[in-house]
Amino acid sequence: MALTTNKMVLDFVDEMKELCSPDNIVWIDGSKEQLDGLREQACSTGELIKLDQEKLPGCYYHRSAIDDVARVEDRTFICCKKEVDAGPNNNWMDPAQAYTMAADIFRSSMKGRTMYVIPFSMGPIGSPFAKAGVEITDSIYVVLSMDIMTRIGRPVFDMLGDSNDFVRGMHCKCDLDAEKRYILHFPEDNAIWSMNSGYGGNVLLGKKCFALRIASYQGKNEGWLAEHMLILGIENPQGEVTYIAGAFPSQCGKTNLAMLIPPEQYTKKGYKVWTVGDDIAWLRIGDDGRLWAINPENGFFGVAPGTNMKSNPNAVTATMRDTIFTNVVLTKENTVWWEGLDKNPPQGALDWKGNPWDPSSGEPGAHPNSRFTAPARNCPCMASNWEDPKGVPISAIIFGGRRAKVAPLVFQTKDWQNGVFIGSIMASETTAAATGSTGVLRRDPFAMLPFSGYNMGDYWQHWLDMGEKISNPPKIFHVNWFRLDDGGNFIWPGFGDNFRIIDWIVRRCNGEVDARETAIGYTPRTKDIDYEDIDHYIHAGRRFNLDALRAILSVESVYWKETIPPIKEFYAQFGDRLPKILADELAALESRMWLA
Ligand code: GTP
Ligand code: SPV
Ligand code: MN
Repeated sequence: MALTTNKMVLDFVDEMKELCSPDNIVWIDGSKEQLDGLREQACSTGELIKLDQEKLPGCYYHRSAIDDVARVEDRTFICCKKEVDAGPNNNWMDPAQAYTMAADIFRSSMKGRTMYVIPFSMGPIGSPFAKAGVEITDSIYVVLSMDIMTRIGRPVFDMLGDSNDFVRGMHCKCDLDAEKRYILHFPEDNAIWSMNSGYGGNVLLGKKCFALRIASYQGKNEGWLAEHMLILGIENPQGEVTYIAGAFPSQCGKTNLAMLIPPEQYTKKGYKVWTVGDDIAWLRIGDDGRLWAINPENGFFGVAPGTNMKSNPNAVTATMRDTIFTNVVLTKENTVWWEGLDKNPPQGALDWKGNPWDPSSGEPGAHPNSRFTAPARNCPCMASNWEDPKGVPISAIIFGGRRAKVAPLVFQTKDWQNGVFIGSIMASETTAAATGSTGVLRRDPFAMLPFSGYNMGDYWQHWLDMGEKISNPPKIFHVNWFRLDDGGNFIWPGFGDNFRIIDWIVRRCNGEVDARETAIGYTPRTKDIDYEDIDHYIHAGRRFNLDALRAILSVESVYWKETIPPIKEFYAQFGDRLPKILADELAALESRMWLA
């Protein structure tokens, strides 16, 4: 039975039914009975494996196909009328050609299968930020994951009423044929078509496809921002909370920063950190002239490897119930393990491919992009107001990436315009979150290179325009937790110790601390960073000390000068879509470098 009388939704479902020829259609109402039934069915076919329900109540295990374990950026397309509107940052396909090609792949693809229709909301239902979507899929894994990652079911159709303002998401696993794998976005039609994949970021269409690629395009037209950002709140001993949003590329530390636990000297004084979101932020200008943010998601699709009770206890706790684990190690006790969980890899376990795994083989047991899908409500440090329909006011924006060299631990940009410039020249070493080689430095402006649904030049202009309209803008910072010493070790301890830098950022926002002016912006004076109690992080035989702090705060103009020509080349790709202001900012940076 259809769950709605919305004619546009019914037409969409009919059209897809005609195309894919499923045996039957199931509308997802979001009820526990319905979802329990689907869990049972998925276990009977092996799509899910039920984990030890005493140790991990409500938890399930899933494996994706071995060649289908990450986002496929080279097969992801923006299909808008004019190629230039997709920009050099996107693959482009003509919409008519894309629909025709995809329809051929979708045709009869659901024969013998069930078509699930999932109404979902990005953002708390009833929030002025919230937007509806309908995802059609043939995958129970997708239905159950969407239940964790978004708000699904009947209330979404109540919110939508008879409006046409919803994203039409169409997904089919088809044959999981990597040669016919396409993630197609039609921003001008509010539509996403995804085929031949079963991996999270390619198929949970609310996440990167809608909440970033489609929403960034909507935000440009409607005057708001959809960003690849975590949101966290820092509570001081007086109980005042400052909110920060942070854009880091995939696998560069958003989830960890969003859930961090401050070092003991701060918690003793009464500092606390609260999570609002760990991956995506939608930001709008409030009546008070500040920028307000919501987390449009309802759960975490987090990186498993490296997550442990020391690095991120809040994430570990969040995964203890009602979680789906994908591509991790399955132990013979029906629990899960991954590299970095603890120092005791299980014997007699199965690796992420389902083969018997010998921990001494040198092969990792979990895929480097293995993930947990956990409900946000499970996370002990969720902010009490994380679902506030009006969002939270943002005092600072942080950009960051994985940079072995060049980028210092932290610096503050001069103002919004200079901050947009710094966001536009961000670079980071690639990770396992997307297929392709890892560890290669690439430009990833605003951590949005794979996620902006339109020309990045226009995106930068949109940020500059937003700056004109925000009377009380957040201050903009850049951080780098990943600087290496000559031996290839991280110099900075990272994780909870990042709070020492967050604290400096908050004090800068409140005008409580001075800074050193450099050619790239303001950096901390070493006396303003508390590092002396860092006693747990020993590398190269030494405790973290003043020399190490000086080294990672340094702005080495030799290296910075070398970065200018590649930035010019990068900018040149955008032709006349590059805002002139950014070219001027680059020229100004270059001349400051030569003076430095
Ligand atoms: P996506 O979900 O792909 O967007 O990733 P993310 O940005 O949320 O990154 P996440 O927090 O999951 O961290 C990715 C990897 O970086 C994990 O293996 C972490 O253990 C590691 N990591 C996170 N923060 C730090 C840090 O401060 N220092 C170091 N050295 N590693 C970190
Ligand atoms: C990322 O790659 O940035 C993720 C995971 O958060 S995915 O949903 O696959 O995009
Ligand atoms: Mn992400």
